[in-house]
Amino acid sequence: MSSSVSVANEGGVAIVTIDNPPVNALSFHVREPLMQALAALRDDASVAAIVIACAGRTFVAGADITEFGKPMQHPELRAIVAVLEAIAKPTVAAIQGTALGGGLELALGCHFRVADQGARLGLPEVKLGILPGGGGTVRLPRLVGAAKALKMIVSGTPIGADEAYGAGLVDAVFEGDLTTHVVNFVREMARKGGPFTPVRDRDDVIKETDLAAFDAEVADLARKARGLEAPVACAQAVRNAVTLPFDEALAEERALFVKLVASDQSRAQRHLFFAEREAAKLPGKDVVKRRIARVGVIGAGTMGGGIAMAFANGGFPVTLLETSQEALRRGLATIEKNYTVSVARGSLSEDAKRQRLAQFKGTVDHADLADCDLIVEAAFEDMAVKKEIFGKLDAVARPGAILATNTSYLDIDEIAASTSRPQDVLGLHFFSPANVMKLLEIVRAEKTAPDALATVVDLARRIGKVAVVVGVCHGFVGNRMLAARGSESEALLLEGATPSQIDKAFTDFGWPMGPFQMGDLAGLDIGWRNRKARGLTAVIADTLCEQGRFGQKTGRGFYLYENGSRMPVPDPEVEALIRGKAAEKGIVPRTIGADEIIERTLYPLINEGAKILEEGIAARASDIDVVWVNGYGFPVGKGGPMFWAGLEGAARIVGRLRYWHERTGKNVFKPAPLLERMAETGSWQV
Ligand code: 3H9
Repeated sequence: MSSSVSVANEGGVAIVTIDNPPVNALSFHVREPLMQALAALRDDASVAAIVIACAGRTFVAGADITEFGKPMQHPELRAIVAVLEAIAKPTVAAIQGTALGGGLELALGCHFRVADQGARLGLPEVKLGILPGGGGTVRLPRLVGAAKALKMIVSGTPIGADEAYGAGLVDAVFEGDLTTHVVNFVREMARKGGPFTPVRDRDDVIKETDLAAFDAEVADLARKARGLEAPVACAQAVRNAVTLPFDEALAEERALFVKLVASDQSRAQRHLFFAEREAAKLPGKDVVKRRIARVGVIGAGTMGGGIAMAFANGGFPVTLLETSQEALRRGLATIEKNYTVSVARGSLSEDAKRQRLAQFKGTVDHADLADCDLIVEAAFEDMAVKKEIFGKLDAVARPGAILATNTSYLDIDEIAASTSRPQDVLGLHFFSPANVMKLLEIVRAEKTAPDALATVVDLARRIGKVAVVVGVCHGFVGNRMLAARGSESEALLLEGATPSQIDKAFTDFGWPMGPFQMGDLAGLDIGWRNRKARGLTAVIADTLCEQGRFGQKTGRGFYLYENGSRMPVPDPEVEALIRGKAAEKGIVPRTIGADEIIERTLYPLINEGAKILEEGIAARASDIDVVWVNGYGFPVGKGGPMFWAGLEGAARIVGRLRYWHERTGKNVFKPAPLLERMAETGSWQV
């Protein structure tokens, strides 16, 4: 047997063990010996039952994603499942860790699935822009019903062992030594003597499907897919499982899989899968990390409260510091309210809420931060305020504690210089709401020590964040590029576009919302304050703010929000204001198309990304993609701005930037040298 697949015979029960670290993916070097092993065991009279198990921490986590886009090497998963499914003796999958994608599909080829209590099972292919291509869409509905299968396959979210048991996906759940339990289980099944019905022949559950209700659900999903093809294909495949004979539905699934796997959307999503994992890698891997047991957070406002919740949710006790008892009380009350909302929504139990709240210790005394191993400052965005706080922290924090600022823009080297320990200072730029948003920009300052950096990268993962290490500059990666994107939005308004036209061009592109909806949501006053501090202006947005129109929170911004609704309604007053300002500047409005809107906003964004790479502020183009997809809603199906630049054609982007540069003379359009090189070489290599 190969080293990837081994077989042991335990008194007539064959245990087939897949051993392909780190996640037992079904690579070619697993599939080939697995197929041979199954065919041999099928015909081996000394074997009464077969267990499929995995070495290491997890069951098979899916097909080997690195093989996608390359010529398929046989045997493919479907053929293996077909052989497995045709075996007459009882077969069982022993699931620990995660059974995902092709891993679950392999398990669905068995008569039985037995899971460890902590196991998770799912078909996450949709997140890679594909659908389960090993029979998952036709077999899963036969066990859990079409509605549940639809939900699992379209969301891609795995379920726990108990839920899987309740749904009929697994036949038994055990705690303790899984192999012993599984062997006993399958022996018992063999003793009973069957009949052992393959999943493909179990259609009682899908016969019950209410197709009208199913189709209503699918229509809703298609609307929410925002141009992504995979969720729609997933839904179609599950429907086929209900309406077509098994083999026809299987063939349709294959056809959809082949189409999707070759699509740009899937390439983009696979790029993001690896990009997120790459972003968490630092040079000098073996650095010893610092111990983090307690976290301090300074500021209990929206940002500080969210950050504190993010750590508490990750299991860390948090000391929350405010300037007054009143502010502290308000902050803690908001945190409690947020958890109460989660309980009401069913995403948190009362018990978990109590445990999380018990993690918080409030204080107004800096000295109480002395036992914290990491202190995150989330105070007002003002250099003088930050320096004063870091001076105080320097006095009270224990030696070796990591001191982090949540600044979105300010110079962290300058903040670090206000302490006697710049090696312990770095930036942790959370995105609001910090307990929800996945992105964390970790800002490495000039003197940040490698072990401090490695510690927070690891910590970010432990609290469920996607971390990207960036360098110091105004706005770091995300906000700096956002400024480049935003610089033309106002010009487009003055030249004749309306806020809703621009926002629509964005949502048609796949963004969840456009720049004006986003500004209204975040609060226009934030950008206004920031501009004022830097001596900058934006005539339309500034005027709106002067009129007290700060966006959703005041019921009026670029749009109207009537009676507390979050639905933006175009406001003729704003359109009149824009036309008035344009007239003052002597601009004659013209019709502006969606292509121009995208070119003038997204090409400068990419251009800025190229400058960021060239300056070493981001280490990899893919890091920038991770920032934009996880922090700003760049459409996943386009893979992030730098990946999309490759799809769009860097040469085209350079050409159009030159065109706009010649017409307007604006610096944002001047192609960055790295972008020009990318147009020639096809690589973002600096
Ligand atoms: C599929 O199955 C299609 C079928 O329907 C049809 C076939 C015909 N392949 O995430 P981690 C690597 S599609 C190759 O940091 P964790 C990963 O890149 C697949 N490599 O660990 C990383 O490498 P490195 C459906 C993979 O403990 C290392 O393993 N399945 C694969 O945080 C560790 O990964 C999925 O989409 C793979 N399938 O999380 C599941 N998976 O160390 C994808 C991982 O060099 N995987 N790697 O950076 C996951 O969700 C997580 O990896 C998992 C473990 C939860 C399993």
